[in-house]
Amino acid sequence: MLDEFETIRRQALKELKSIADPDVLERYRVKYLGRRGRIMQILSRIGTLGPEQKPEAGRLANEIKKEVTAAFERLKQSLQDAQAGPSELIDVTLPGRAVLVGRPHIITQTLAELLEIFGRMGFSVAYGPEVEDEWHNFVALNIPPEHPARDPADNFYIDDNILLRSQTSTIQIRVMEDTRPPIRIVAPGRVYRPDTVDATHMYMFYQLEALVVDEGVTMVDLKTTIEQFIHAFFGPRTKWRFRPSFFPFTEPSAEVDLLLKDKSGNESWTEMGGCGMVDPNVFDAVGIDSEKYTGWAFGFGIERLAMRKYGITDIRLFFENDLRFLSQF
Ligand code: 2NL
Repeated sequence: MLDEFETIRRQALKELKSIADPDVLERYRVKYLGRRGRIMQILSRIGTLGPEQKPEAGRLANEIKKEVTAAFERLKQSLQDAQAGPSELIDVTLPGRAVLVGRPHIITQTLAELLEIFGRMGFSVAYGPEVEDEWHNFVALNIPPEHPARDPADNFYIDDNILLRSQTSTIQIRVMEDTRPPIRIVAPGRVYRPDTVDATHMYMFYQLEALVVDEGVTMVDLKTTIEQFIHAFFGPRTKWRFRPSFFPFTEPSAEVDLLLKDKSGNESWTEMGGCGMVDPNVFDAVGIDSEKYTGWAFGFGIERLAMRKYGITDIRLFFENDLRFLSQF
């Protein structure tokens, strides 16, 4: 009888291997595992056996029942999965997982646009050190020792002669020391001043300065270049003005104001930067013949330009690294 049990086991497992259809599998279940199935028949025959054969036959019959049932369940599950198909396993209608993509900082984007605009007008880009000496930061720029701009309390001095540059004019001084006219450069970079921080002041900010030196350069070239720049950067209908001013390194000097309209239509002038014709004393300091050459220069704050263009009202936002701000640009 045990041999007969083994034959049924072998048949049941073999038959299961060839099944790929749920209906066929159901018929298989009835045939082997159903109430009148062949495994039940085995179990019911155990009762008819004598006491010496009963335990052994019972153990084998139960083992066969377990094994065949488990194999059947496995196949049933895998046929169900296959029939369900991927569309029920992966819900393609769920929202995707957003990928966080980085981008250049708004100052970097603004600087790139500025360099692009001045590149189109034939300017090269020059860079210089952020740690400077008094010669490049003050003396060569015709800023005398008693001038308030040189007050140690208004600068980041490192020792008697060395400080963090307070303007990028230091770059132009270095270019004029090293190269002969014609010169046509923009000089971007960080500058440092120990200002009390508020919505419009930081102890570090970015400047873009420009310098043109050649024979016969006049204030007309300066005004035209600024006009071209403002129209390219802020739009061709932007109104602006020159306002007479004073800087130790330019003569004559002017400040550049932009006409702004607020939401209620009120107009007001705001200062964007300064400019002027290079003072002959600056040319003398760097060894350029001030009888032969003339030049102009300007300096703009890059944050201020970006604030006007994008309607940003607090300079601190640029440096807090809050993605809710940065990701808007
Ligand atoms: C401002 C004013 C200015 C300059 C910068 C300059 C540089 C050299 C010679 C002469 Cl080497 N001038 N730069 C000239 C006028 C104004 O900046 O308010 N900037 C934010």
